[in-house]
Amino acid sequence: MSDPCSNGIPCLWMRGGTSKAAVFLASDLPADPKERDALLLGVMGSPDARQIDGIGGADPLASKVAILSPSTRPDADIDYLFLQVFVDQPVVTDAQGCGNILAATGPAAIERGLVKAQDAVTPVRIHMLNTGEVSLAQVSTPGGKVTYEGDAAIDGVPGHHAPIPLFFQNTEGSMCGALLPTGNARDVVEGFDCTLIDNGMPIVILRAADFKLTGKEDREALDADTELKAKLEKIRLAVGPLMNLGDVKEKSVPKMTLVSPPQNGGTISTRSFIPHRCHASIGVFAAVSVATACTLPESVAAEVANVPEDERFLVEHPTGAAEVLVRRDNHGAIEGIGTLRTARKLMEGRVFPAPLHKSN
Ligand code: NQM
Repeated sequence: MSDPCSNGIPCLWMRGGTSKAAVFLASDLPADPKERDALLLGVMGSPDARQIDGIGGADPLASKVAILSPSTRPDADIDYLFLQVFVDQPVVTDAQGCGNILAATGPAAIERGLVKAQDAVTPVRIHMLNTGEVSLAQVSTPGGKVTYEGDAAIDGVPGHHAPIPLFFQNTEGSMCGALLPTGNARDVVEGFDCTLIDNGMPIVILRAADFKLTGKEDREALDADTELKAKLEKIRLAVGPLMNLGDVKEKSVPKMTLVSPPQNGGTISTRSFIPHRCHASIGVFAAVSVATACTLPESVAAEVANVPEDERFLVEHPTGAAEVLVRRDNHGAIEGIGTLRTARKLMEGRVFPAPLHKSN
């Protein structure tokens, strides 16, 4: 591979849902994960709170990477590896997926020639390497070309864009081995009632009221609350082994979610920590996991939720609400989940990583 620092690496900079990521083809990156991760730190400009020497947005939601390759499974079109590049630590982790960036991978796969576009809509089956499941994205491709223009709107993103419906199956226990890794819908950790759940994303659900919060606080106020964050981190480190995630000190899971009664006619209100900063909205799989918890009567979420009669859950967050579908069969077992996202290509070109990180 030619020197990426002087010659650059082909890269798409994309918004997926309410996040942003650098999207690469696996064939353009080093095969060795250590070498690759060092390079990606240099791409984003990490570790540095401002990421001033890289393209990262100085926010975990804009310090993400998607790596695409032809699928290794017959039931999928592409493989998608998600990597979270920590902003202020030299850490790159594959220990979580990302449903927001997932929305960008379908159009990116078509743009980069991994999937041939059909007329009108192109279904793209995406094998999510982080968790092993396959999801289905429907990408708008009028006349056989990706379009990002359309009428769909999602909270947390200004304007209207082409809709990208996403469907998933078998997401229960994606990283923890079971929907409820402790076997309980409610546990007590460090003196706090909590629900430890994984329906696509390991999360810890706690009552906002137990932290003397209303649940209406904005992202900035919560991010400034160092006492709250220290308490949440203590609980997070304690639940890692209980959720079969081991030592989570350098992992971006589990996410910590404070819940309270819905404030705007939705199902439940959330403030999600990912895990050290408050999310501007909520992750896709985190929202799915919260919605699933709402259906378990013993859970901390069910206590404050207004559970819908149909399968459409509105998970409120600091900038609106995320709608997720949780479909159950006649016996109550989860059949599939879904959501609607949008995405947009922001920049296409070559990215030049900082050489500093080559030897990290
Ligand atoms: O939960 C942020 C995001 C995410 C993840 C995070 C996500 C998901 O909003 O599926 O989308 O939890 O780190 O991009």
